[in-house]
Amino acid sequence: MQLYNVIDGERKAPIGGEYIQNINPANNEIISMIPRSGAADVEEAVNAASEAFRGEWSHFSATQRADLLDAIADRIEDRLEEFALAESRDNGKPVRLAKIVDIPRAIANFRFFAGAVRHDQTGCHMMADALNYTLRKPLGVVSLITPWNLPLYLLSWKTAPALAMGNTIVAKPSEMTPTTATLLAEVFNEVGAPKGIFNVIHGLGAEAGAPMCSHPKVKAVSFTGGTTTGRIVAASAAPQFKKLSLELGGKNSSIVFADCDFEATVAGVTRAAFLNQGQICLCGSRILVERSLYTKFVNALVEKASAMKVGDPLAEDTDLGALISLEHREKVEGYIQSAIADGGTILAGGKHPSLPGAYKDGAWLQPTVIADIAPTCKASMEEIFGPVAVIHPFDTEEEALAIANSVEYGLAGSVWTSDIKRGHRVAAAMETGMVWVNTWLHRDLRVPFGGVKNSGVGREGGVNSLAFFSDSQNICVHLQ
Ligand code: TXE
Repeated sequence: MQLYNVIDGERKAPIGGEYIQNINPANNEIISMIPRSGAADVEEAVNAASEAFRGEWSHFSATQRADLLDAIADRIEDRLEEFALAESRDNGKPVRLAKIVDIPRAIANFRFFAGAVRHDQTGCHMMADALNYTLRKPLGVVSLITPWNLPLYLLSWKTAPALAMGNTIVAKPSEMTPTTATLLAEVFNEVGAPKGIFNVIHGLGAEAGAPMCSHPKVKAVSFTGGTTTGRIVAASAAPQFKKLSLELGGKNSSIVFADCDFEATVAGVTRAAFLNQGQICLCGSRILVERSLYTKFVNALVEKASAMKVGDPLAEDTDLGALISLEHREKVEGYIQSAIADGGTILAGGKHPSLPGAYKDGAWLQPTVIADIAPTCKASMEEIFGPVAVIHPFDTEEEALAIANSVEYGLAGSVWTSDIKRGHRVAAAMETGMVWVNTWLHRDLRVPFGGVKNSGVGREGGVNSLAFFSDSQNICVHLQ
């Protein structure tokens, strides 16, 4: 199968004629060849988006845009199985997870922003002699660059508000998970969306992503991915004063106090560590446990992690699928090795499970729990982005916070306690954009989503996304 770019609603081969392999990390089979696009392809896509911005789309009312988002959501829902299977094959994740999380959430994103723009309000500020009112205007062409861990989920999180506010889009999915973005472009055609409002460019970051950030006609760049890439994206977009939203990595702590609801906390902390093979920027990969509970908690966590079923992404009872690639697994295993070198003990996992037949050489890794390293060690400080959690004991609330806040990231964290006052206090003292108390990844799409420190710039979600994808214009009318 050969994938294609989608420009102005049409399937387009890359101008340079080159393709790259898209590999299923569970069995190393080539799923498809994808365009290795470059600046010339981006130029075409940006021009198409620019034309579309001035065309019939500019006359769509907010209600019409909302109706279009709802139609897209309905059509993805009709094709849910197909989308979920494509996501699982590209990424290696269990198809069950794609069916209950990735694709339903993408559908919810479109529906949510349809509702948000239908009910959007702008400001009105009265003076004794004048009336101020604020318009929200679309920006124009926006570039959306997304990673491989939650491909459609994250692309839809940007696409829906960008369209809700009347912009047009050039999107680049990760070269490792290109399929669902292409299916989404098909859906746009199926529901009769105006041509050119959603263009998809495939290819490598440095070749296809970079010109999407530097192109002078692109007014905003919304990027989710690694912190190192985020720096490059910022350096390219900032001199042209483009609006920039960066959702980057995380190294998030789950802080467990001895008074927690034990069973619920073990379940919640395990889920936070290993969901999606630990490849979510919000994953709680650093587990801090009050010393009096430490041994009991470690034993329960190890038992739960060891019982997780790693394997066939198509089987309904699989807990963990393959990692995104063999190269990525090597990087993740490098962290396990560094922890061992730092005196760490592997309490669970650490090995490749042996799987039969076609899955023999997939990018599998057992859920891994590491203890006995200092919180300052590399494995505890850097984002691993795999099914590897480190666990540390602490004696006081202050010590737990000092450990949690010692990383360069500031995305998220969780606090587990029955003392609600402590829950509020510790949450507020965490240097992160988001904290969950006695829960994790409990999402309300209205709330601000994003991080501080090296986890990014800006907030997505609800009115934050609507504000990002628009420019406010205040109009002051003299009344006397
Ligand atoms: O991400 P990249 P990678 C973290 C995680 C992972 C590391 C690297 O730690 O190990 O980042 O992953 C595009 N200009 N996260 O290499 O490179 C690229 O093609 C413009 C955290 O996959 O950041 C892809 O579409 N675009 C994260 C997107 O950027 C460029 C999720 C993300 O790729 C580009 C994924 C460039 N110069 C990884 N270079 C999270 N926060 O959820 C690459 N890209």
